[in-house]
Amino acid sequence: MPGIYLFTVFTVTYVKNHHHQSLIHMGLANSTSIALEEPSDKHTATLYYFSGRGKADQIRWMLAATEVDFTQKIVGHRDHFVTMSSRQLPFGQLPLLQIDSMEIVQSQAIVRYLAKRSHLEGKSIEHTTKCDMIAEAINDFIPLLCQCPFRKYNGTTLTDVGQLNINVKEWEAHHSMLLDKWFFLGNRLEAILKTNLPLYGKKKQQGPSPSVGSAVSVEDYDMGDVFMVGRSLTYADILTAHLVTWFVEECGTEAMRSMPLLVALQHKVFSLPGDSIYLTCPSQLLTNHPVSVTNFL
Ligand SMILES: N[C@@H](CCC(=O)N[C@@H](CS)C(=O)NCC(=O)O)C(=O)O
Repeated sequence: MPGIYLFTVFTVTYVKNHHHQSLIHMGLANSTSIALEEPSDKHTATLYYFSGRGKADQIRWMLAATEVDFTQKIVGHRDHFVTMSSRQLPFGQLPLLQIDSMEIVQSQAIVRYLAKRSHLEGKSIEHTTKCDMIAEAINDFIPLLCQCPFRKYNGTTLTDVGQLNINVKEWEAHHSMLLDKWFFLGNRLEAILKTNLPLYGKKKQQGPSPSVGSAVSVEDYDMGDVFMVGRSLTYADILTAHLVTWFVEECGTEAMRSMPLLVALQHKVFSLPGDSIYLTCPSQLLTNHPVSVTNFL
């Protein structure tokens, strides 16, 4: 079990790389003696991952939304990964982010670091905890999305009807489970926004405040002020918008019809300056363009 071996030897090491730049590197004990993957000297951050969305996609969105200039290095071959793993991946896994003279692994540690770096972790300990709760709920769902490419019809020729049928059935089963789970999670996330609407949303027109328990009309409020946690943008908003986008790409927009507040939030995050640039740049995204679902508003 390589993970156990790595754990026994990992230590906090200060490594001088070839550019004589100090890297705070939580790596392997003997890593000072061998060449490591070095961060780009042209960009603030360098992200290493396989060619795909997977565990790196939230990080890409966090980098973009917080306007960090970053580049990506794709680990495309097993040999490359194995070499990296033995040299500078403390737990033998990607993603790895090099930023601020640090090497950070574990996707959620990276996401939270980027949140803190841009003061998006919540304005109080209570808000930070709420953000973390939402992030964890989202992360329970992400593996289902990660599995989609492997569950889909994967290029089997049409003459291979038996295999095609297996693939179609497998995808249909996965898709149906995904929808079920989405209706649960999506509705819970929508409910959080709905709760925040009368608390933080500015009323567009003067009128009597809704009494407790009465139905809230989305059209009466300015969604510009409504967020998942508190009354300003947090990383919970970015992860939620990312989740909605990825879900819609896999399953279509139909399931979003009953979740207008989530759609509005996705649009809001989509429009952040960093995201606007990132999301229109295919070489950054490495996957299809995300779909905006704002036309359902
Ligand atoms: N808890 C880790 C999990 C990372 C992970 O599972 N990485 C996979 C790719 S998605 C990996 O590097 N697998 C290679 C291997 O384990 O050999 C995180 O969130 O970063």
